[in-house]
Amino acid sequence: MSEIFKNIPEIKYEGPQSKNPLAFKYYDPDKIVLGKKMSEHLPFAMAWWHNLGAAGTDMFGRDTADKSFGAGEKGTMEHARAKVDAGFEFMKKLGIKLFCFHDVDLVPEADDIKETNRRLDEITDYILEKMEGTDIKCLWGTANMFSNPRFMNGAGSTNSADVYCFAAAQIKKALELTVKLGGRGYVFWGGREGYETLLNTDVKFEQENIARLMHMAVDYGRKIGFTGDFYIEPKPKEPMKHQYDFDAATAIGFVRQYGLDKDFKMNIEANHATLAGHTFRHDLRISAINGMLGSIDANQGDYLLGWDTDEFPFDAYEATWCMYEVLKAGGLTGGFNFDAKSRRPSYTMEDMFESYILGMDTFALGLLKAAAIIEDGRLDQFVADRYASFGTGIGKKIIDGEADLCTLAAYAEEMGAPELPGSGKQERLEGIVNQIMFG
Ligand code: XLS
Ligand code: NI
Ligand code: NI
Repeated sequence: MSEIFKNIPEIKYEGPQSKNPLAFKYYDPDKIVLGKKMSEHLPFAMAWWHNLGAAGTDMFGRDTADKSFGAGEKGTMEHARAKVDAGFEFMKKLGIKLFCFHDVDLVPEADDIKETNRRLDEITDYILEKMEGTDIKCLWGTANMFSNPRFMNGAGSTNSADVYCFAAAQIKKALELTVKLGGRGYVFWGGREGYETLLNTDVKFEQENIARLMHMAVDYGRKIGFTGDFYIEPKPKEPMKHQYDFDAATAIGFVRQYGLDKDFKMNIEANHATLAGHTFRHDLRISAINGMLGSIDANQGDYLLGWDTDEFPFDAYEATWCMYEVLKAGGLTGGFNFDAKSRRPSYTMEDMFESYILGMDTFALGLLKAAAIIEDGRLDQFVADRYASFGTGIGKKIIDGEADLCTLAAYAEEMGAPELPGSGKQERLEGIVNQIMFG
């Protein structure tokens, strides 16, 4: 196999002063941060679909990038193999150790699922071959149950029992492939699990059916030796008007209601959180406090646009808050998957690398700054002090469960009017953050 990215060297760390576009400025894999290597804090993953598949087509125009990788015609098994070659060369040159895939990212889908599955067996044999002797592994796998027209009304939430069975067949195969490739996780992104109008939709029935399918997936996965986490990737809308996995809080409620919470965690995508009207940090925190922060789809959206623009992470503040939440949660069991694509006019092979360099550097910077905020301690101390009234006296009694409404009411009558609860000091805290970011 010949080199595909001929003009691209191995990407090395050169430090913040470097002006070399093909070098890391902040991502220094062996650097120790809070007692752990940067590369251990940041298990980065390549998204097969964007990096090796998406070539710039949008609603108004066709591909701008050539992602045939020397295979001539796209949509052939030869092209599928060329994508594997390109993907491994790409990961090696960047020092990325993980990848994520949908079934149909790997091979062209045939009309007959038996033929698609045969192609999947063939390509995953080839991927396994390429993995041998490297430390590249699979982060997670998933089944694409949203692109094919048969899934227009959803997969688990479809009104058609036959389509539901087809979805089951795809999940079964995708789970087998995930196990074969040693994947850490299996993702459900419910792209079309939702509705366009309530006029034709039985929401309760659809949600119960999704849960049934997830239970079947868990049962089968455990039977074939899948020991990793199942993930729900919340997203409020797009392509559907309303999607059931609206945000982390909703998805956590769902897995608890249907008894799936022992097997499921969240895969939080930055751009999905913002589409739900939250910050990225909010959905990370909600997942973490519920013990369900599993993995991250690292990208960013555009506040002026109302859809999932899947941009490479550039916003150092956002990355800092993400890493702050991850550090506080004790790290991820999953990883940081760049569910992101270069902008349509960034169509060269060099751009593919520069996009990943940007994303990796942004998160490395975020890690450094989050660690500095934690080491500085002023923010954490402020928060701890803010709730100090629950550490003694009547406050402690409340926490210890030694008070009831009558005790509290009697205390309040005795006390008269309480003092104001104390300044939130938001501006002081923001100043501290800026001082750490730029000081
Ligand atoms: C789409 C999702 C998708 C999932 C995997 O918005 O982010 O790419 O990550 O199906
Ligand atoms: Ni995603
Ligand atoms: Ni997305």
